[in-house]
Amino acid sequence: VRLRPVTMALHHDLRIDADRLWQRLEALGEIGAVHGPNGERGCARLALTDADRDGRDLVVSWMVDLGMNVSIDAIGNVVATRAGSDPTAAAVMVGSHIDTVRTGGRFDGNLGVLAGLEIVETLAQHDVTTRRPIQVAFFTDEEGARFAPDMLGSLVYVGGLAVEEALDVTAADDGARLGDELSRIGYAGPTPVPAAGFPHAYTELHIEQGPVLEDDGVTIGVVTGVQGISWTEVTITGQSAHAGTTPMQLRRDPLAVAARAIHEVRLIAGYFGAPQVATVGMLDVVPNLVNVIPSTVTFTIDLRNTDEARLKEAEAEVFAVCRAYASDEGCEITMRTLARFEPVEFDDAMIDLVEGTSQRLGFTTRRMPSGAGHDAQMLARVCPTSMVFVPSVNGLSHNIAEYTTPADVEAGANVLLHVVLARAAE
Ligand code: HGY
Ligand code: MN
Ligand code: MN
Repeated sequence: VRLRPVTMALHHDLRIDADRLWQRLEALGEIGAVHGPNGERGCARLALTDADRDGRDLVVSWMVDLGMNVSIDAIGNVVATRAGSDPTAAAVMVGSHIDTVRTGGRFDGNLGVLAGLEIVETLAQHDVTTRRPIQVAFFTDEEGARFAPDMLGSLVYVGGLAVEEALDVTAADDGARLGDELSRIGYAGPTPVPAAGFPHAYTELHIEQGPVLEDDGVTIGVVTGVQGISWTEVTITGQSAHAGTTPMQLRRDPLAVAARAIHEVRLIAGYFGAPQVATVGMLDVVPNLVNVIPSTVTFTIDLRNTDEARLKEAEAEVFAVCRAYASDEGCEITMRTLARFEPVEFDDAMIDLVEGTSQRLGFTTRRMPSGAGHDAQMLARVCPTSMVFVPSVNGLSHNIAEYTTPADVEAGANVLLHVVLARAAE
């Protein structure tokens, strides 16, 4: 039975099919699935691995099944287009990413992409044709966990990083070259980057990945922007020697330097106070043996703040401490910037639209910045952009226990639907 065409006036009653969206989240979540001891079901689909390829293939097959025109660009971004009644009009885009960290969840990124497909299927099911085309995108390597920086694909898409430079990035885990991995998984696409034309508007549905919405008992986060991000790789080189024969005063121990510095990083974040955060997530010790004073230690420092000036101050203090401790110990130190993005403010009209749409649909809302980086912060460089957050249970993400309830998934996807309908009609 084909449902009668829905006139413009009735669009407000349109709702997504929550079960169909949940089924797609489950199906995509099975690719690279990681099962925890307490029933947690996470995902490991690091960028450009075989698991990422398999996830991409599944989502592209859904895009094709929905009759969308699928384009793959030179950095592997995938953009699927549903035609509008005016083919000359710039599209309204929704998107996110489907790569994950190694201990990722089934919602981070995936929700925004699959909610986009659900919107397209809902419109098709109800015979709704929008004036503007609608695009659903997933961007390459949003996580940056294997190939830094994060949001790499969307950064190239908007012209913030030359594709040649991006293709030469090497992987933190196995040293593989990004361009070689992209070709290996079959996603070195023909569409040029930066994109020839940019969207009329972009909105991203994403889990909050923190505790704010849950603590406030609020359903929809109206995201006002994204905090600044600073990733640095620190390498300290000392003198490897015998653990038993080398007197303490003769040592040049890089791990002793790293330990002092890492402790100080946390103290600095503490006295800067919220919203300053600091994380040392990666630590590599060579040769990492019980009876050998290490020769080299490498670790990463992730600093974030909504205020650029304070972020710069935090960087200056942290880097000065690292250098001072290395000098005290007679060790060499090098620092390499892996990612550096200033805070981003989203478009006021788009923020208002997300807030008004959410409230019209009967959801509680609060405005908030994003603690995590997102592709939206790159699209904000080229078109009016906003984000819709839904709560993360226990504030957990980048953890296989990541979870968002079906009701909140449905709420977020319906807000996204009506934000898209509003922009696609103008
Ligand atoms: O690091 C981030 O904030 C994002 O998950 N890439
Ligand atoms: Mn994400
Ligand atoms: Mn993430």
